[in-house]
Amino acid sequence: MFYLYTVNKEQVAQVLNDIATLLDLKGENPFKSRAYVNAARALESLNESLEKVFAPGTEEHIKGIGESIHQKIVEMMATGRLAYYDDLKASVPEGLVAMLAIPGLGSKKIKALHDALGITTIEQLEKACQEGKIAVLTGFGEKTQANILQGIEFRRQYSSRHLLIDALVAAEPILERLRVHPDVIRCGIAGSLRRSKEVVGDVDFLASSKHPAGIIEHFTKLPGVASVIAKGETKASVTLDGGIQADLRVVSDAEYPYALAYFTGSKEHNIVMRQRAIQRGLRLNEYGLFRSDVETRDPKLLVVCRTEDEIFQNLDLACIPPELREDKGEFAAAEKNELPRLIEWTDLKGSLHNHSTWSDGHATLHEIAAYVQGLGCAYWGITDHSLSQFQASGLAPARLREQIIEIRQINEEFAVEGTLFRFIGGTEVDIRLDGKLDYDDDLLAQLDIVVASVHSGFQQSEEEMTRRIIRAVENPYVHIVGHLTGRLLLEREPYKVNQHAVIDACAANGTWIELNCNPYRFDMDWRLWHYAKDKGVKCVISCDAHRNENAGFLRLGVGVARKGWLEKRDVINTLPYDALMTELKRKRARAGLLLN
Ligand code: DGT
Ligand code: CA
Ligand code: CA
Ligand code: ZN
Repeated sequence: MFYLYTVNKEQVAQVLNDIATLLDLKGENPFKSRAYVNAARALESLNESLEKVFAPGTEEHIKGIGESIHQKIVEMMATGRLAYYDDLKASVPEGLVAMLAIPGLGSKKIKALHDALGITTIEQLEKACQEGKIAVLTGFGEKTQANILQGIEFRRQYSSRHLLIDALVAAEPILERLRVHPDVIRCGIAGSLRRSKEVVGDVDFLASSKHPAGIIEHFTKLPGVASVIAKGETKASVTLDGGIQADLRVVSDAEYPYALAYFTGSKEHNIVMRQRAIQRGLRLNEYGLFRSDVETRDPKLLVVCRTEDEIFQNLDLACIPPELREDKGEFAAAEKNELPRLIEWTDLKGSLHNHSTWSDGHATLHEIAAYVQGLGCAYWGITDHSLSQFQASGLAPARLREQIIEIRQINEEFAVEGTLFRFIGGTEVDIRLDGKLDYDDDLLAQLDIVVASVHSGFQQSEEEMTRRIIRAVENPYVHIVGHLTGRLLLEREPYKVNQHAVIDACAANGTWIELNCNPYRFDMDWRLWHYAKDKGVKCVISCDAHRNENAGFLRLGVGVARKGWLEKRDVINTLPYDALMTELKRKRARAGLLLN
């Protein structure tokens, strides 16, 4: 799940791919599942809109999608559901589908385990591994058995944590449905999701109403709610589609601001808030702020606050934005009224690190230009992969030169038409094992923007990796260090690198650091931005787009940037085009090189 928009190509393609997987799990004819995989692929390269091609009653079919699958897509477009898919899902034990999440287990292996040992749950699978029953099966062996066990452990660690984007995609439609309920006075999302944590445990909804029971009833029956874990008069816990757990609390409207502050957390932040109340002869809890020196919820003692702001005021604090509520310096700043004026996502003028069909992106330059102009962007960096990234169709020098020419031509067309939008042509150049870059300096000198990233040799020691990256940081042609640690949240640990040392080197060389807002990355981590900012290192918030829809990641990235205390002036791609180009050239001038 990666997209912030309603029924789109990727979602339909996902369903088709899921159907193929389910058919494989059932051991159906492989040609049948192949047809769904091919159809999904055909969809992904479709240029026309889905609405047009799959309108009810359409006669003309696209290549690679036969009659039966065509009709299924028509049904999905018309109803948002597919009966065939729902039935198929119901006919396969849930445990078998869950096993797909274990690294190294595909549908064929799962079916084999099911057939040989009757395994239908992950628990049974784990037990069978421990008893050595998997290793003796043909096609498995000791190594596979050990890998499966490790995969189960891995999955267990991560299954209760979710990416910010997945939580948001699950939560937003539910919040909208709560908002329009006639008995809901105020409602919102609290918890780590409101604080814009890159990974969250569960979703916390809060609502105020005079009729809580009705709201709870409504909530537990909403589409998107898969099962109800617990249900009371004023609270409920459910599991949403996709497996994320969600809590709802319903309070009176008078209690709402206190409950919102409490359930937004973090726990660490709340503890300091409570201590501040006590120091002032008050008590703060989820029900209110009370004039009392013992725990109470007596309304006669209430210090009336209609909003969270008023709670902060009563504790002699400026209003602390939710993203900063981590007890990481926000109290000292709020006391002195020195909280940062955090960046807003509308401050961004474009993303500087993105891919096109020239390497592994899915959109052509013209498609990108049309799309991001529609979003109101002033510019968009095109930084396709370099040579070493052959699996991502990295560009050989000659191809890069061709691309530079094409980008210049497109920009000239824009100028002639009077269009203000511009591409900023460049590269995401690989930092090789020794810190050398994938292109020569004279080729890099022809580019307007250079992002340098590590994509290989993740096992290097911290010392080697740090030296390697700093060597790139010191290259006068490099503007930006891309995704500093290479982490993939909930999937791959960061490689070892001394981030403080890299930040110091960036400060010394005027090199900027990326906040990559691919939801799996959010790299560099928000916890380090305060340090970088104090050193005067600028941030670039880029979405590393491989598809047009990925532009939506910028919004999430700004949430994470806010967590890192970043202001508009700390972020380079809030600058208008001319000022940005001046900065890009200044980097090179600084190193005593000629302006081009
Ligand atoms: P998560 O769900 O693990 O990503 O993190 P949160 O922060 O959303 O935590 P969660 O869902 O357990 O609780 C939501 C908020 O409720 C939490 O941020 C602070 C508040 N809260 C929950 N339990 C406690 C507690 O025992 N003490 C305090 N002070 N606050 C709590
Ligand atoms: Ca939570
Ligand atoms: Ca919770
Ligand atoms: Zn990239």
